[in-house]
Amino acid sequence: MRIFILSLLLQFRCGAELLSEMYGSLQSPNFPEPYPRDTELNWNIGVPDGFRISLFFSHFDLEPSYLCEYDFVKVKADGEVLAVFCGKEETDTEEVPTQQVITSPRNSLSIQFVSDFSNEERFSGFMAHYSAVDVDECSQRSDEDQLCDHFCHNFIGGYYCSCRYGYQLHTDNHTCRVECSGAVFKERSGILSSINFPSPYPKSSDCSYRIEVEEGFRLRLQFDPRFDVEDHPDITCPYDHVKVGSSHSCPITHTLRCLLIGSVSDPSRKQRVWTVLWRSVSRVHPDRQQRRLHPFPQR
Ligand SMILES: *[C@@H]1O[C@H](CO)[C@@H](O)[C@H](O)[C@H]1NC(C)=O
Ligand SMILES: [Ca+2]
Ligand SMILES: [Ca+2]
Repeated sequence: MRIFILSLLLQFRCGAELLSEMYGSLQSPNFPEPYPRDTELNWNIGVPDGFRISLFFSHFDLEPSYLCEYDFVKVKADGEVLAVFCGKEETDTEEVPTQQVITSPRNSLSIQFVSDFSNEERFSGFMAHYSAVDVDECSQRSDEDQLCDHFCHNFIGGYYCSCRYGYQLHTDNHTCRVECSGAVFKERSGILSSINFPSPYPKSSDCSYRIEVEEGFRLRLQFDPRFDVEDHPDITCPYDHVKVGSSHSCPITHTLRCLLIGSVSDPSRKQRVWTVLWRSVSRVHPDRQQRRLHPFPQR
């Protein structure tokens, strides 16, 4: 008998049982017969990423003790104790699982069963069931902390993001980007605004537009005074900016009649708007034409 108990003891003290199915059950040794004394059993439940584990005790009857110091079941996840149970009925100092469902914060959960050196009576132990439940990644998030730029779609075991019409999903699978480069404007005059104007321009965009007017003219740009692009009190344009200049895409001989407008926004959500008007101005009478150039309402 002694040897039997010793071997039982060794067996029970040795490591933890791994449970990696999507559902399963665990029980105290000899269940539904009384569990042996001096026993420790451990189970580690692991399910795939994108799932949590929900655990339910369908039967629970352990030796009661103050603060569960004799026999107990301890439920842990990520190194934190989620619950300690003992006895058969709830008291001021001891908990029993009764009808509550324990849900793991992530995709693993460990359960420890310990019985001490004696059992005052016969206690039938416990029976527990677990199942993997999907994490709804799309809910439970504030607007500031969105997982997906535009739309989030939950599915069992994961989620994916998609974008509004006209946008493409970035290779990071979460950000939505607009295709906004390569446009060339050759009209004598026109208005160019930030994307989505008058709504704020999208984050993480990098646009470039080329404006080129006829020979004998030069380009004149005028930004709407309501120009509003994320700035910084000390540093010049560290985040978003609009840049005007000539570039290699403008032929070198066209410096005055070809300009490149680049607009860059960073990944933060502080987008605003800008608008620019361009005119082709005769090189012969530039001043006369400039006086007519008051297209925007003054502040
Ligand atoms: C984006 O999703 C594709 C297909 O769903 C996947 O192959 C790729 O690894 C993902 N990229 C990132 C950065 O997660
Ligand atoms: Ca005991
Ligand atoms: Ca999911």
